[in-house]
Amino acid sequence: MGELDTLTGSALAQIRAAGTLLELEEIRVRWLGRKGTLTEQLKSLGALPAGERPAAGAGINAAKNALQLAIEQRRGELAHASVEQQLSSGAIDVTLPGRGELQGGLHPITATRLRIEEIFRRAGYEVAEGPEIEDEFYNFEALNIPANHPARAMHDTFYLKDGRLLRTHTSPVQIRAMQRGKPPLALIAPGRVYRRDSDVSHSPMFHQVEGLYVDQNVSFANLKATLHKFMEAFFEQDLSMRLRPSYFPFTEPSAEVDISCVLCRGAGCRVCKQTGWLEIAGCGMVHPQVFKACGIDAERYTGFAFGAGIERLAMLRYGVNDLRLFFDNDLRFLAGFAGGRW
Ligand code: 2NM
Repeated sequence: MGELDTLTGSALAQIRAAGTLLELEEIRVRWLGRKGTLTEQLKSLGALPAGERPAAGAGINAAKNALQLAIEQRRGELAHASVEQQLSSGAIDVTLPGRGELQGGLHPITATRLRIEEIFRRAGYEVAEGPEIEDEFYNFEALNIPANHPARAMHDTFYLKDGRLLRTHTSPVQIRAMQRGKPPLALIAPGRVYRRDSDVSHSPMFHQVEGLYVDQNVSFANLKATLHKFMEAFFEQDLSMRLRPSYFPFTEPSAEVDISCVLCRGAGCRVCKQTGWLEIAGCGMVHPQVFKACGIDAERYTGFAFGAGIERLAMLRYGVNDLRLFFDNDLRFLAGFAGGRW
């Protein structure tokens, strides 16, 4: 018993002197581990006369408990001291603001497309999609643009080796919709289009939205009203709109769509080149040849169609003056749209 007291006293002294958690663990193993001093003591109980074993066993167990308690206490002290030390050494300044999370956001072109889709959905239009690789029939023939028609050169088409091509507009989507379904048809076709054209104001890939409405008695007046209401909804302001005669192979009559400048409200500024007007879309009444190619009875039905560039709409809405910013993916530009309202 005297020997056990001595051992316990020595162990307690070591525990209290432990300077680190690692050191404390070594001490625990030395005394209480499987081959530790106290464990060996318990094993040697068998050598004692039976009458002495209970008292000796109880003594050893009490010593074990005392050491365990002391180790837990010292562990707490050391852990606390370690935190205190880190705090006081300035390793952690708990008063600093957090780094925060970078807020992601939609690309402005995506945001603009979704905004356009929402406006037309509200007016009862469906949103249709189609492949970006097309063939000559869907991209040209069905749109009344035969081979050798100057409009093919106008479109600066990217061709694949097998004769297919990258669509130069989203009209093929509308051709398929007319082939598939019977009027009434009301749909828009937003998406990527490709033209061999690249300078400060032209990108070889850009985004277009085209619209189509086919039914009995669809008129040019319906076209003008639809576009006017769309422009006012998109730019969230009253504006004037005018149509200038133009030419597209797939519409007759055809027109260019101008709106009064959304920046200077028609007074004249750099963006509208002092004219007060912005050219914003093209449109017209679907050509009977196009109906014919799609199997729609041109005697019974009429329809209007239009097309606009999504980048141009986005630039005017967000006040972006350089088309290339949409394609650089520079976060300093894109972050300006994060979390924003479309
Ligand atoms: C435009 C201008 C005018 C157009 C025509 C068609 C279709 F497939 F119905 F014939 N879709 N889009 C169209 C008409 C596109 O973009 C400037």
